[in-house]
Amino acid sequence: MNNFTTVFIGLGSNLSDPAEQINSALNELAQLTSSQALQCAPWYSSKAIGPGDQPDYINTVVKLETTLAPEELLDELQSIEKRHGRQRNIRWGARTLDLDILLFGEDSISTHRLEIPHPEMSWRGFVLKPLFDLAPALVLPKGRSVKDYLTACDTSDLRLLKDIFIEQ
Ligand code: A4P
Ligand code: MG
Repeated sequence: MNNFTTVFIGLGSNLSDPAEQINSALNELAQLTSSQALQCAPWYSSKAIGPGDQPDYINTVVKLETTLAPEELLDELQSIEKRHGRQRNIRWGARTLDLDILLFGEDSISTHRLEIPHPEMSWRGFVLKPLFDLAPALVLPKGRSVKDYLTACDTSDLRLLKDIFIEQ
C-alpha cells in the first residue's frame, strides 16, 4: 500500500497575470499522479517583500497528500515553475511563480536543496494566514502552533481576494 504524507505548499506570484499563474499552478498540482486530495486556501494579496519596486503578490497555500519523497516533490514543483517561465536571478526578486514546500509531514529536513519547515514561514503573514485558514489546529515540528505564529505576526498588509476553498 502507498504511504501518503500530508504536505503544505506555498504559492506566490507577482508577474504576468498572477491570478492566472496561481490558477494554472493549482491545476498542475492537482494533476500530479503521485498526489491526491488537494485543498487550496483563500487567496491574499500583499506588498512584495524584497528588493526594488515590485508589483504586489498573490499568495495562497495548498494542502495535499503525496507518495513522493521530499526531493522528488521539489523536482515536480521546479518543473511546474519552469513551465511558468520562472527566472532565477535576484533573491526575492519578482517572479511568475514560486512554489515552496512549507511542511512535509512532521519532518525537519536540512539538505543542500531543502530546508523544511521553510525557514521564512514563521514570520510571513502571506504564508501563515492561508495556512491557518486551511489547518487552524496545525502545530509545527518545533512544537509551536500556526495560530501562535500568526498572532505574533503583522497581517495588516494582507487583502483577501478569493474567499473560497478549492478541493480537487
Ligand atoms: N529550497 C530550500 N528549501 C526549500 C523549500 N522548503 N521549498 C531551495 C522550496 N525550495 C527550497 O529557491 C532557491 C532554492 O531554495 C531552490 O533551488 C531549492 O533547492 P528559489 O525559489 O530559486 O529562490 P527564491 O524563491 O528567490 O529564494 P527563497 O529564499 O526561496 O525566497 P522565498 O523565501 O521563496 O521568498 N513577498 C510577498 N508578498 N509574497 C511572496 O510570496 N516571496 C518571496 C520569495 C519574496 N517576497 C515575497 C514573496
Ligand atoms: Mg522559493
